[in-house]
Amino acid sequence: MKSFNCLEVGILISFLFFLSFVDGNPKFMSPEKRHEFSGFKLYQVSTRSNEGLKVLRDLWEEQDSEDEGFDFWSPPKIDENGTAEVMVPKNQESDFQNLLNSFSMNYSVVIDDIERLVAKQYAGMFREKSMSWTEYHYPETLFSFLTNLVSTRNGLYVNTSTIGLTVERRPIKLIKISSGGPGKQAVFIDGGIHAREWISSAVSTYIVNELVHNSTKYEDLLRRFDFYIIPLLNPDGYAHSCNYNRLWRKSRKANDLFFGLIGCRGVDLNRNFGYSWGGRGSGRQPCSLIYAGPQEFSEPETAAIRDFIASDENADIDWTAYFTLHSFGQKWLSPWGHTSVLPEDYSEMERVGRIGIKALRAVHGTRYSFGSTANTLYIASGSSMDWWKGVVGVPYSYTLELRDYGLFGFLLPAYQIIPTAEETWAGIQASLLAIPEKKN
Ligand code: 0X9
Ligand code: ZN
Repeated sequence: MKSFNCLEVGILISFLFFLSFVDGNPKFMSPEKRHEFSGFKLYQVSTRSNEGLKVLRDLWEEQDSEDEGFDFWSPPKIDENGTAEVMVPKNQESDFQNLLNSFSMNYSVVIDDIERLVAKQYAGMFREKSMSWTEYHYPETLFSFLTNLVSTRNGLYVNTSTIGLTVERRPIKLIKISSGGPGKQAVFIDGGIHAREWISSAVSTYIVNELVHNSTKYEDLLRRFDFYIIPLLNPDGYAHSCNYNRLWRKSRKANDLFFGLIGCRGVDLNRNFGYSWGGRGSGRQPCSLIYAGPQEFSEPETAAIRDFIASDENADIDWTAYFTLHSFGQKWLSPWGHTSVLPEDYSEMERVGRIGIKALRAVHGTRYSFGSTANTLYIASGSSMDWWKGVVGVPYSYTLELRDYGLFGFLLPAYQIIPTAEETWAGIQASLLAIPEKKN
């Protein structure tokens, strides 16, 4: 083997040092700084022309999770004239407007100062806080809330377990809530797959809290169903969103050389599941915002779920419904995501989903739309919803895109946590109760 002399080693180290600065972020030297969004705006764009739609789609596919380009908070949607919400940095605003004008697209500014909203959210958070639903919390607060859960009455079984560890060694916590006895149908709910969608974890912990601390209200539900809930599936990404970059989406795995000192971080966990993995609507490059990972279930977060479901101990669980909570857009979505062909039992999923939407709306008047993901939103392969339907075989598999409709987007103010949680939980309960009872 070739041995290196001092000069060569020196050159190599300098080269690595240089590379670490390439994206303007001196990763070797200083601790990471909080990402500021001064001058960033959120635009809502729509177009009626196919040409315009293609331009938006191309832009969406090109975006990079770590550069300062346009960030599609929500991609061009099929059923709404390609409506998309796009975050635009100040120095690219005039280029962006020129582009929209040259294709006669409609646009308006929805948030004119992203930094102000981000700063406001951070200002409402405190390190040593106990759990509440009037503000968002750091991951440590969610973990201690989940770890300290205890059953509040006889005949209610509450069990918190850690089903895996992330790359940064955070726990993936799963809570099982059951009123005991055999023959129950099982419901799985997760939140926080995408780091910046904080509301999804807040709603998940609200549901856990309701089932544990107000269980007498849910006797009918608990008589039929056991609940398995993971409120925070991507804690590394969430921690990064809390501490450094509020708008981070993916996990935090170092994809490239030298433990992530060079290259892009993170996998889109909602493209990493093993059903039609790597297909349309998922990225092959590590810098992509929708990077599917090097292979299916390559990530500890997704593998933990796969292994939990596949373990002998859980082989007899009768998985009946799966809800994955995301934001935003107020959509109740069903399979498939990877193809616009509808599953055979689509109409039954739609019936149950629409009952959920109606109950949800009855609480605070919030309107949701229903549809298969590929036909209403866009094609997305390797998602958890498709895997639960296609591999686990759960009859009712849904993605809920929670509030709002694009006014605050991911930066949904904390005062909306409780109303969002109340209505979502009402919708989920109603849909579960609309599922035909199992005949024993
Ligand atoms: O793109 C996604 O993963 C979801 N939208 S989000 O804005 N929350 O990122 C949509 C997922 C629904 N699609 C599938 N499950 N296939
Ligand atoms: Zn999401």
